[in-house]
Amino acid sequence: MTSPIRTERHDNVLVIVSDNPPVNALGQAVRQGLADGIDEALGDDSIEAVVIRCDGRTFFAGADITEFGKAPQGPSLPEALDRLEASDKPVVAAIHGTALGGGCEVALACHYRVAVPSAKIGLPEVKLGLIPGAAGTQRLPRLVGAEAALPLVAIGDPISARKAETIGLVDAIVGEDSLEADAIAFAKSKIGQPVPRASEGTANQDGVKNPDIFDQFRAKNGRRMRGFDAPNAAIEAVKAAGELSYADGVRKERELFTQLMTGSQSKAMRHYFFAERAANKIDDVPADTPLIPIHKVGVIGAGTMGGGIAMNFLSAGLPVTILEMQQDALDRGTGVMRKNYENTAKRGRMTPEQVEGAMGLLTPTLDYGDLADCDLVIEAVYENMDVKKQVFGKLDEVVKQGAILASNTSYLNIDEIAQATKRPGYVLGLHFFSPANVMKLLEIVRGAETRDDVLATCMKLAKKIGKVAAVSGVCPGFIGNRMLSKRQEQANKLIMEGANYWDVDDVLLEFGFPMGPFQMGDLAGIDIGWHRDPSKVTTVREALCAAGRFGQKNGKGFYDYDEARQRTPSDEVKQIIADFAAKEGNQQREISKEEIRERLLYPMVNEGAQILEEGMAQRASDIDVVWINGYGWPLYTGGPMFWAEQIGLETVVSGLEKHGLPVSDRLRKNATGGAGFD
Ligand code: T1G
Repeated sequence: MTSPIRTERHDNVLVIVSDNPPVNALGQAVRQGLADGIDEALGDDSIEAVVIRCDGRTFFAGADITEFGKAPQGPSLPEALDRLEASDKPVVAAIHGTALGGGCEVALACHYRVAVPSAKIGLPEVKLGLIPGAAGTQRLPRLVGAEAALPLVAIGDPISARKAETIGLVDAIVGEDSLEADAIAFAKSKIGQPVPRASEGTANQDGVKNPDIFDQFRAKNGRRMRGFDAPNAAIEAVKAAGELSYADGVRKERELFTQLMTGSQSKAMRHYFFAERAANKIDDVPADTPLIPIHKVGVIGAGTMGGGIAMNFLSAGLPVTILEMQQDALDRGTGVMRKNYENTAKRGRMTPEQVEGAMGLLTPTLDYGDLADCDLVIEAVYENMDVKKQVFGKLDEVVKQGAILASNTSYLNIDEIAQATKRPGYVLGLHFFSPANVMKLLEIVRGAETRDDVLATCMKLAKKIGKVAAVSGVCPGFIGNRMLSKRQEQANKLIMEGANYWDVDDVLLEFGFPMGPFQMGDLAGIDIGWHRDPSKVTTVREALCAAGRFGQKNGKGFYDYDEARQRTPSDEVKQIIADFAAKEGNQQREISKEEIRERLLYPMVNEGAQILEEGMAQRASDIDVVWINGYGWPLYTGGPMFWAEQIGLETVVSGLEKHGLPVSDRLRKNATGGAGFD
């Protein structure tokens, strides 16, 4: 098999080129080729400088994740990079695309780094539950300083080439279309000069002079790091770069890396990495299905959902025509959209010009006729089947043939809606999650007659607007809400049977969810949809409303809130629930957090198995993608179905039986013999 690495002579410069699509991952053959190329360069006196670059769309995008968990094969990346850095001939990394993880570490082992303006550079290992494992945590701080290194290593977001140049990670920005030539010229200019080695740098002393930066970083990023092991290990490794010799620092990094690699969190997060990509694939739709061009989008409804949905397309540079029934509703909706963009700009994540650019693509209207030339129209009107059918009937008349008509419904039957049109093949569900311009999940609901090109187009469009999409079949609640209803059902039963409502919330918080159902109720407002008649009490929520407990908005709901919105469990609420339970004839008892956790989570897994059985989800990992991106299931456990497989499906089955809860045939079958779901 030919090596994915070749070398090319340009006078006295050797260019080592990797051609390993799709992302030049540093698999065994690439590492071997790299090592051989370095040997060739070092062994030939006529070679006075070296350039390392990649063919295709990107510089090395990291180690080959598919190799993880398998027996390591030499040569190791750290060894190859140490030999590279030890060279006395200048070695230049020529960066385009995304130099990530091991790719960034290759660049760090080079003596110089040049990049095209569009390149991005980063160490995203923490997103896989790891830290860099080829001395990135030791070379980077020595090159750019501990403070600049911390976000790169512990958060894992890439930075632009220009930002990289600012912090000293990149030495020069070169022409977008002349990377190789410019890199060769740069290398030639360094011949005869002492080579700078990142491992010998001293910029990391900033962390020694100001050791507070590490705790300050933890304090600033505590929320997003909560529950994850890797970010703290990353901070420790960067700190070690200032305290230990390079060799000892590398040993420390290796020790931390190995702990994480063999831990459950990295296994879960690597599962998720591939799950998210697998969700893009629709098993029975050919990958080369021709797509429907989408140049103009229509959104019906400028409320919270409609406005949020529209923003996704505007931010991706797609013109949107947004329709309301009344001018004041239209003005209010577009005003909220502008305000959202301006708040994003205030946080420095958009420029004022980008705000105007996005809003400039928006066409508000009261006239359905203005939707006629849209290629896709998404309705986000009142969740009522008759209303939806009316809207779709109107759209069918007005919007050009061949355009896609989508509903944002969160549970109504897409097939029934499609039948209200003469183009059922062009109808599907695009279920966004509130706030639609923030939440990453998009459930693409496939109707019985939805065409392949319509599905494939919406899947591609999802990626363009920055969503993570999964295909769902038509069933009440699709994938996410259908499983959520099982958890909610148990949560309500548990507090009727005597469980403390704050224990229910705390069990989910401790598991890693952002909040529990009763906290969520207080945040959203207990009184949403309340009939406002305090004498009519048929549910706990109506009892709370009758007691003037509306949620955070008036300082008391399930919890009492102080000025800082810190929550305290309320004896009054505990009594209201107990009285209500008594009225319903429920015997209350102490209920352990263990029982609460099993009764909240296991029925979700059981419902997920049923969803698979009915073909409402293509694969178990799609269900993981839905729950991680739409409901805050903790990423470091891999999602409900992966998590269940890790604790053992037979454990889930016996837990459900212990609590007298239903066990689907599919779950029982998959639990037998440890087969797993897929
Ligand atoms: N290894 C193996 N396959 C990879 C891969 C990788 N590192 N990165 C991408 N792929 C596959 C991916 O599964 C998909 O396959 C195809 O490439 C296109 O990817 C030693 C230990 C580079 C920004 O974490 O962030 O280095 O589905 O759909 O949207 O310290 O891929 O087509 O069969 O995502 O254009 C660190 C992970 C590894 C980068 C491109 N590196 N990759 O995004 O395409 S750990 C990463 C990405 C490490 C060192 C440590 C993105 C991308 P398929 P894609 P994209």
